[in-house]
Amino acid sequence: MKLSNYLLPILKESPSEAKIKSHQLMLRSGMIRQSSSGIYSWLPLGFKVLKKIENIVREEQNKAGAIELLMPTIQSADIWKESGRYDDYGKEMLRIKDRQERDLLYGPTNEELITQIFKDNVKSYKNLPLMLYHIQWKFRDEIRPRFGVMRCREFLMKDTYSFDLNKQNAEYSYKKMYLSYLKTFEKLDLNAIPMQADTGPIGGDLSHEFIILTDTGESEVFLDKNLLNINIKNIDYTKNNIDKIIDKFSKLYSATDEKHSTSEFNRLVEKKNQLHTRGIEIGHIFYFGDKYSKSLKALVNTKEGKNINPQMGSYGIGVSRLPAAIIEAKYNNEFMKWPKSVTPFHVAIINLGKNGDEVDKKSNDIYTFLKNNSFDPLLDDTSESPASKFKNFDLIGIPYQIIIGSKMKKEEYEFKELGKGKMILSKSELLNRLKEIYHSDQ
Ligand code: P5A
Repeated sequence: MKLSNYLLPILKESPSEAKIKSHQLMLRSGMIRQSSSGIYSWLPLGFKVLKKIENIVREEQNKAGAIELLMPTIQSADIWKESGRYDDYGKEMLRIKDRQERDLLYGPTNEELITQIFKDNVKSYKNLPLMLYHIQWKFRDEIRPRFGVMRCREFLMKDTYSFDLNKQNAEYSYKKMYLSYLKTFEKLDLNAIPMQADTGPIGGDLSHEFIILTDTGESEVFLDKNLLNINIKNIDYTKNNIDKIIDKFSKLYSATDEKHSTSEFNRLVEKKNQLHTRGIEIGHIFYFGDKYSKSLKALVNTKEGKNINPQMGSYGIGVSRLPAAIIEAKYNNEFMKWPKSVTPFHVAIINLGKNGDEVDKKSNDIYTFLKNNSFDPLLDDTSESPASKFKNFDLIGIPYQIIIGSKMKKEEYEFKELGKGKMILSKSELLNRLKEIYHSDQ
């Protein structure tokens, strides 16, 4: 992409309404714009990051055996009346009437609708276990939308629902999702800690939140520092491996303030390993047995010919919260550096020449060369000053830069990784370096 053809409305100043770094940066770098309170448009740069995150989430769901479908954003109130949550959900639910005066709502979550789909389409134990997911916009009329896309009213969620014949199988589905979350967040370069949690309006008796540690997080958390060093690389979804790794996490203390007990914390965790900080909830998983299958009368026929309500769980990731969460975790000394898995462009080409001169030609040439080799560069071909170009690219956070100035020899390129040193490379070395960065271990 050439910057002169792109929409990247960079703001020089931080908008006063933005209180935390991620909100400021997402506005300043032209990733998002507020359209009304707690409702945002995703401009091209933000949209690219969002889509990359969405795909990483999708890939790991597929690996864990979940199957993608798509449910609508607008739901009929009838199924919510059946489950009893139409009244329970209160003012957070956006209620709508259609022209026939029928009650509709903008879905805040999908337990009811997926149970209805299951009820209408699955009859036999032979179809179980089943895990279904979608990635769809939700609406919650939050009392205090704040921090940009971190706590907003319309947001993108990945929500998975599991159906099993009995509690034991349902527990395995729960654990598969638990592991898939650890793997997903690791791919996003985030160290997410699972913590036992309250179940709130979703219900049930087992629940974990996945929390990344940042000073700006909304949750207060207490944990054993050893949780930060558990290695989940190369763990596959076999039951034995999942049990082992979850056991490692469960043995160490972690709790949000809702579940925290100071005496337990002191009893179980040595002083030097105690960590009391704040965090952002990026995922939340629930096991709630037959809460919805019973109220909505979803049944499966067992091998023995009995009709039973399947055991269910639901599993959410705040997809549109993640760009902000990644910024909070990665933002450092006034510049942003996207993890390579979600960077909006692979590399920035900073052209310091003037329209039509040798430097400009060299910049265009390397741009075409990289595109022909399947990379996605952003070429700054604008007439801004070098100082302002450098400033803007620190803000945007593309992790690698090729700087093309007049001092370099014709076949030499200055290559820089943000926050690290520069090196001089030939064209073929440059290509190999990018291949190493983007094609290894992925
Ligand atoms: C699990 C999937 C649920 O809704 N039902 C389907 C369950 N869980 S949850 O914890 O309420 O939400 C899941 C994740 O969505 C993100 N999230 C939000 N993101 C931005 N703005 C909001 N207002 C918002 N509310 C929830 C969180 O990441 C949460 O973990």
